Amino acid sequence: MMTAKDYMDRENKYGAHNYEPIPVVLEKGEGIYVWDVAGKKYFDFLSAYSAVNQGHCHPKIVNAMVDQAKKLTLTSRAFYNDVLGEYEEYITKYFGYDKVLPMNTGAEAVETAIKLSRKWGYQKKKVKDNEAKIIVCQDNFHGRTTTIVSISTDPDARADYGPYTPGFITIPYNNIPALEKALEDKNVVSFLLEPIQGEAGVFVPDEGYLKKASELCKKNNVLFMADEVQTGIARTGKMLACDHENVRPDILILGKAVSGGVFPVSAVLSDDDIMLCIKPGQHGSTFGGNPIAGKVAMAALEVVKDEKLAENAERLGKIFREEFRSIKSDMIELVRGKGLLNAVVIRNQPGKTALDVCIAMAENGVLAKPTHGNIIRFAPPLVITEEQLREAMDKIKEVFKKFE
Ligand code: IF1
Repeated sequence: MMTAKDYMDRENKYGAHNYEPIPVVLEKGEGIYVWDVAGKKYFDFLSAYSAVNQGHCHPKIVNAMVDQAKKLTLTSRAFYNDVLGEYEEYITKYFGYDKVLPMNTGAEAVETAIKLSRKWGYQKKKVKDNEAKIIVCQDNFHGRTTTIVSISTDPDARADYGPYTPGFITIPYNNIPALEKALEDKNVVSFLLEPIQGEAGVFVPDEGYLKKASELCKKNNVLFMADEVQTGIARTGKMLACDHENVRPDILILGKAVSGGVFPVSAVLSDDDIMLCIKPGQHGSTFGGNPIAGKVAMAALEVVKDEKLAENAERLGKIFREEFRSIKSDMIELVRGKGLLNAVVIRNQPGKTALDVCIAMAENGVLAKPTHGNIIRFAPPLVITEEQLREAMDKIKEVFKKFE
């Protein structure tokens, strides 16, 4: 029989070393729980970076996938299929846009939004050929493609991948004067941002920032593009993080939990005056809009409404932050977040780092991952109940007590 170590050694031997996982080997998931190869059960407080909002292996979503997989998996977009239109109608009505452009991964959807806003800039805003600019924020995370790492300010994500794609202006996040100044450039076609910065450590901007930023974009004839790949689909206590400020992005970027983490499904939504700037042959993807993705996404989005996941995230998020803030530990510098997207900043000391905490939590049955050395993200599946949350909190508290 293979031990956990055997599994880890094999990944290390045959797989590229582009990740450094927490040393647990998982083999099964259900709802908010995952089990390792020795049968040990854990609370999953990462949810595959907020992809598994609906919980692991949600039967309704898995059944949608299995049923469709037995019937028709992929046609490419060279032909019509009988699911895509149904899905397109469903998701556009769900989010209130004229059109959707279906892709697979979050990075692809971001790339699509970048391309779409440039097309719009040349065709509608009449920016001179090759002069279009896009405003982005410091400490952003939008994915791993060459253009997207070009706009990253994180050396790990970016270094040695040049030459970098030009045409971007980087400004500080949560800074309206900087945005106003950048918008003076008449070649700016769009502003791309995360409504809450995930990778930056769940950095929540000041109240009113999104509203003001979107108004400034409108005033300057610049498209406001929200990357809700991580914040969307009920994670922050509303269907979209932008909903907290009643902001409607001109271009909405979704991924991850659109499929409940069952299948790679991403989407770009906008109205006709923008989306129809892309004509046949000008963009696409072999797998984008495949019938499995369509069925899976419809089921996953239905679960979010049926099970009131946004309301649950809003309510339990408050309890989570309250409970965490009540922990008496000099290791905890601060707790921040919205809904069930939260982060705890650790005062790193030797033997008491965020990684040490995560490893001790894993031993105690709670999985989370450190970021930037001193931040731990806590993002359980949104199907978690109050009782389960309190049980997990007790386990987390035990860990902090152990470090005293
Ligand atoms: C990795 C972080 C999370 C995203 C936003 C687009 C994408 C992501 C706002 C791209 C992806 C991931 C990918 C994962 C780690 C991760 C992450 F730590 F980097 F920030 F979730 F917290 N926009 N986020 O957060 O989506 O192409 O991956 O489907 O290791 O790259 P993708």
